Amino acid sequence: MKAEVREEIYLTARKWVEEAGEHIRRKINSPLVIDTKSNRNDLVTTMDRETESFFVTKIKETYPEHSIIGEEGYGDKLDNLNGVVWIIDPIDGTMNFVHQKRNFAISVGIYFDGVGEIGLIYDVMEDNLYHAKRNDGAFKNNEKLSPLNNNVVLEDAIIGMNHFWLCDNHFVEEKTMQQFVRTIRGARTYGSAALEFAFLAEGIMDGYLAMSLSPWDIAAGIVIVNEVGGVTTNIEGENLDMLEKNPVLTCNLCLQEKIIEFIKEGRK
Ligand code: 2AM
Ligand code: CA
Ligand code: CA
Ligand code: CA
Repeated sequence: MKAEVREEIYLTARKWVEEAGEHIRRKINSPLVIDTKSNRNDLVTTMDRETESFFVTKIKETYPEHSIIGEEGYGDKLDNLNGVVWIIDPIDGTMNFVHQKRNFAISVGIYFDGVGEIGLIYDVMEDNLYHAKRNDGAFKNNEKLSPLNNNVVLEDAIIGMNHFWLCDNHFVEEKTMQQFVRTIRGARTYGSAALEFAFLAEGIMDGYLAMSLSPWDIAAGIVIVNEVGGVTTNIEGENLDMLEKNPVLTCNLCLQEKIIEFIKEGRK
């Protein structure tokens, strides 16, 4: 993708993300219609749907040749990542949006022939925009994010992970994960995958481990984390399939092998 073309798409995407965020902030105390999806804790609201629909309408008008993958189904059904593909989570952290009215983000990743070129994660209520373009560094608002400290040991690490890792699960023996939590310095659960990626990029966490994330949860985060020297793979260290759900490990490069080794012990 040509640099000028990418810059134009980036500026436009950024404008739309900020506009959508402002709309959500304005409506944050308005009554919500809340539905459930796969289970009673898997929430979706009219705001999730309206926000995705806003992006899809804008993209289709402005860039009819681009494709869209979105959580709420307004995008296209894709079986490949050819050309320019917008991968959108209109509200990442819907449970936080509903219950806390904060700690949620708009996440937009823009890929070209399968390569992540642009990542935007907007922490709406904090008005913090994390953004990156491939090979151009990552930023929090106007501040350039530093490369991750490559000297962290597991014993000093703060790792984001859902509590379900400590319950009976399909992936890893819970004893192993309990041992993992005891080994690291601290575990955190923010409830928004996109924000966990952003916090890793910011250097306030050292990794994030998730059992099952969809492309829209991670597309922007991958681009941003890459720019500060972090890595994102599945929990075996393999490349992710950006058209499917994956177990995901994103972390400081210096911890990747250690975390994968640790988990391997308890793999089911
Ligand atoms: P969402 O809010 O966009 O649904 C919560 O731990 C994180 O996992 C959020 O980023 C949430 O995204 C994501 N997630 C993925 N699949 C989920 C599901 N089935 N139910 C709830 N959260 C899910
Ligand atoms: Ca959801
Ligand atoms: Ca999500
Ligand atoms: Ca969502």
